[in-house]
Amino acid sequence: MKLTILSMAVSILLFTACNNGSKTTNNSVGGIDSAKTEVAHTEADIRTASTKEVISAYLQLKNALAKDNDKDAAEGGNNLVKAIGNVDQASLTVQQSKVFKDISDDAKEHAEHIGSNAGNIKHQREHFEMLSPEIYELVKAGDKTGQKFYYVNCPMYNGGKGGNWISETKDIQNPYLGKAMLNCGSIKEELN
Ligand SMILES: [Cu+2]
Repeated sequence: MKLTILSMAVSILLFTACNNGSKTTNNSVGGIDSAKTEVAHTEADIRTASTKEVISAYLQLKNALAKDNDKDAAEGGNNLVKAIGNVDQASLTVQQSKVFKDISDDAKEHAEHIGSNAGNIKHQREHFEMLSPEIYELVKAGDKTGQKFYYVNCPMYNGGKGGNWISETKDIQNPYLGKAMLNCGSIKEELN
């Protein structure tokens, strides 16, 4: 008799504990799930760009400089700032993500200076010269499009120090010298 009461008590206790436990678990799982979904949703809404958008803003800037157009270059710089800020890092490969973390702050700073220097194409080109190796690293990490790019060198820029840029065409359109010497430059490397 004593044993029966004891085992009843134990099973009631177990049942209660189990019941409570499962209730608690259900609640917290539900809570975590909905919180996770909310966060993921918000990020997806705000950050939708890939490195492809970053590269295309860079190319817009590069083509404007080749046309000696400081205003369009500034617009390209501003678009580049936006594209860098909008990159959805969760969509990047491990390699892209590593490179993006390395270059994004510097690249953004150069793009900001280019954006705020319409009227001073010389200064825009100085920042473009520092920006190009950063974007080069990003292109090297792969952009999933399979598009071919070219890394081009102009040996004459900046009193013979030279400068590099990334081009989407084999055709040389020099962003450092513009009209003055549009076709000066040679392809150093094919990318992707
Ligand atoms: Cu500056």
